[in-house]
Amino acid sequence: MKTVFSELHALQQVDTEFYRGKWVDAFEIPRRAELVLDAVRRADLGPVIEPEHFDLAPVLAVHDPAFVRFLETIWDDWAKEVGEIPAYPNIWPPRRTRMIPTVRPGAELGRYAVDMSSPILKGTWQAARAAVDCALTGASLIEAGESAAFALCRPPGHHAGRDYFGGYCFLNNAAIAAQWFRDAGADRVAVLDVDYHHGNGTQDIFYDRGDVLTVSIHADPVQDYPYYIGFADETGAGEGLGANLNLPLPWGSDFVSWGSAMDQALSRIRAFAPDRLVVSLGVDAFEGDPISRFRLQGADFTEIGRRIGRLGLPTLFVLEGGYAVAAIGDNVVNVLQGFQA
Ligand code: Q9C
Ligand code: ZN
Repeated sequence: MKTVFSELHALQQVDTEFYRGKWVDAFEIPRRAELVLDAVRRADLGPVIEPEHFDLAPVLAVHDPAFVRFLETIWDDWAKEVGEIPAYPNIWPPRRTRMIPTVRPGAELGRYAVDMSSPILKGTWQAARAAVDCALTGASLIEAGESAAFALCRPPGHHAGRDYFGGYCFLNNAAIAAQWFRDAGADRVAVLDVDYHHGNGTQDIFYDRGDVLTVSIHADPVQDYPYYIGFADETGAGEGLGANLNLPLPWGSDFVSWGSAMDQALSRIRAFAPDRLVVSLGVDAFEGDPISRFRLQGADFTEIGRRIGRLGLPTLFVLEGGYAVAAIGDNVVNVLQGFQA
């Protein structure tokens, strides 16, 4: 299968991240994408291609226009007022406040950011747009008849909601691709999120829709990020009732429990009978991941790919998390090779 990759990902780059009251070495680093690319090349998975550039219409099909405008302009506003340093919020609107625009970039940052893990930099917008281009180019390969494609996206996307960003994510690459499939004529699209963290942004975007099934296997939100959301009783709303499936698992889960959650996920996807599948491919469920607490082994990722392959669906893989840099390449390639086996 083809891999779609853009060097522009490296524009999103910070040295440190605020974690447990301290500035520590950043986890979401450009080296992640470089190591995945190296592993794809070493494994001879197929050609690596540059993305085509897409206009904003597919982004605006899932994200709020004021939020998109904010992402596009916030760096310049911040740099003018504060200087060319990473833009972090230090204030957030409480519940029951209104959406009244301010003239201060710091206040606008807090309006749209859900945490401090995703600073806005000079190149954030460009990097996030390039990641979307990778996802959409992968989707268009499938539309042109390929059975699968790998969008090597960075920054990741599944924590970005209709009008918020966080968790290292700015634009929801997987959701934008899923909507693009719908607009290209697919009647039903499923998104399977295997990242350790709940795909809260993707759930948020499609929660009241019956045409896009969202399924996520993740750490119990009482124990881990994104907290507050991702519980099993969130099953969708309105027309989307029954089209969201959350499978939270406790810290320490290994492939015995993860694999049986996956079987539930797969039978729901089969029953939905989608025309296209988008996989939010995070590999942070790996035992060695520095910010996660599941215990999947390298070979388990091959089995994940195999089971996804048995669905027999045109499948777009979109890279999400995974922070054990020494193993990220092998873990991702294992999924893709398992899929092809
Ligand atoms: N620094 C993804 O995997 N911070 N995002 C957790 C450790 C947020 C993870 C604390 C984790 C977000 C795409
Ligand atoms: Zn994650």
